[in-house]
Amino acid sequence: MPASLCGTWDMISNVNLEGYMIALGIGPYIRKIAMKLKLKKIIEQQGDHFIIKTTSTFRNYTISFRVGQEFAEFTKGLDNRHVKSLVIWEGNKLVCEQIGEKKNRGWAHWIEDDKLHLVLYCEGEVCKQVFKKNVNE
Ligand code: 1AG
Repeated sequence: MPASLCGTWDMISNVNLEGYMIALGIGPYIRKIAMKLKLKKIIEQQGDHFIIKTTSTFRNYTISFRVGQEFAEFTKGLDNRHVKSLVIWEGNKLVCEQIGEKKNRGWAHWIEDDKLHLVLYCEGEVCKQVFKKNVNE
């Protein structure tokens, strides 16, 4: 069993969000706002069912899915695209493929050194985010 992703996590680093957003076609005004945000992740798991919330002072984004079951995802408030998403375990990594207009798009979450790691990728751009556990929430 991989280490649990559950809990409330605060972003401590964010590398190449800009490149990822450009790949998604996000305009300069929203990019500038997004770059300043300190994101929070709230992850809940019951068996194969996950709810992952990303929150900020600007916008929030939530996905809910079962591991191994494709679902329709609408990236509301992000790039507002419809994708077909599938999340699976690859070793200790929770890996999502997002099939749609943008090629080679997805993300992966894992725990390393008690931190929550996330890579977000799209068309060759990779954003790397690290979160530390918030023990007060
Ligand atoms: C995410 O998905 C995406 C959440 O983590 C946001 C992360 C970076 C921004 C992504 C795309 C930029 C598009 C538009 C910018 C507008 C708002 C930016 C801030 C929004 C915060 C919610 C993976 C996740 C699993 O579902 O952890």
